[in-house]
Amino acid sequence: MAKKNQTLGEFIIENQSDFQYSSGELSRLLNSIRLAAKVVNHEVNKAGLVDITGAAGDTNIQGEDQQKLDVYANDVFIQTMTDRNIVCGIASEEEDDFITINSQDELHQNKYVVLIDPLDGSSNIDVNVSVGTIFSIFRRITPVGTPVALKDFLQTGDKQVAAGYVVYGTSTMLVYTTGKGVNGFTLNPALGSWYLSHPNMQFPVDGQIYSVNEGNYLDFPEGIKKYIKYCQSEEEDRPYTSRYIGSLVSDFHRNMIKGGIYMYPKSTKNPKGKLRLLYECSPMAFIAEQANGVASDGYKRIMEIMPTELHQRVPFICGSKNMVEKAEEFMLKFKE
Ligand code: P6P
Repeated sequence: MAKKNQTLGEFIIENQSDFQYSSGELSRLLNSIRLAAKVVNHEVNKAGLVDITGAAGDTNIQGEDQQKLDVYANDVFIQTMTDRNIVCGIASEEEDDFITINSQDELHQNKYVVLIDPLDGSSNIDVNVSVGTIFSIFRRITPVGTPVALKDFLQTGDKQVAAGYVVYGTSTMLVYTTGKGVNGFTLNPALGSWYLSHPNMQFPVDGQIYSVNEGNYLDFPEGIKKYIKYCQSEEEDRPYTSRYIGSLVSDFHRNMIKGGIYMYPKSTKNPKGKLRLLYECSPMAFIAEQANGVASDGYKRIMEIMPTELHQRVPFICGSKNMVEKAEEFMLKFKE
């Protein structure tokens, strides 16, 4: 049972027995993620003071300008996990292909792969708006002892062993699930320790906040347009409030605490949506469902989608159960 103010280290050890045949590998993996998050947090918090903000002069596979902190965060998370010999492979938004981690002494003996968006919302860095890290952990499906393969990463969200995010906001929080509920830990930067501040996080079943980039309204599917007008209508408990930070982790986190819905639908500009399935939508969907929320592509659960490509995009609607189900009603009624 989660105890308020427990440290993350104590919590991980106390809940290790949740895993059958637990060898401690997942605990060591979660510990490496919490260490990397502290290192990245230190740089994110002083980004304005040193020459680390601004574009790194390169673009990633998404064709997006890589911000220096993107590159830095990517390197920190990959190096931290590689040095500790705790995963057999890593996929990252910032890497074109997956990375095989084969330690010299124990060839491919590890059983987990990690997929990560090292710094989501990075376009906000230079304007001092919250950004986040998102991670997803699978058990490999190819035999231990052999090099990791693409199919170890292309698994449905239902197969995730753990998922979480770090939100570098007014305070820095690590929120994660291993399939036994969602718990939030707040970093005390003075001590470098994470404390259980939000035990058993749950999406309110209803909410009054909708998060979407309405600048794309004219380009949205008809069902989304109708749902947005529903949110704005003066009936029952509406109009709702529009809140959109432009950082998935921040919008998701606020909506999970207060109740709300986040939408990134497909559009002409993004015919499959903008968000990436494997290291954004799938981990956030796992967290949402573990917190009594819903995550959908407008028609079906995100967690059921069988991935075909490492960086594939999907439309994403996620948040309070009643709100997402209402949006899905409109999507079905006005299906194109
Ligand atoms: P837009 C950040 O790039 C991101 O992936 C999410 O964190 C965020 O919600 C969304 O894209 C913002 O995209 O097109 O509204 O600027």
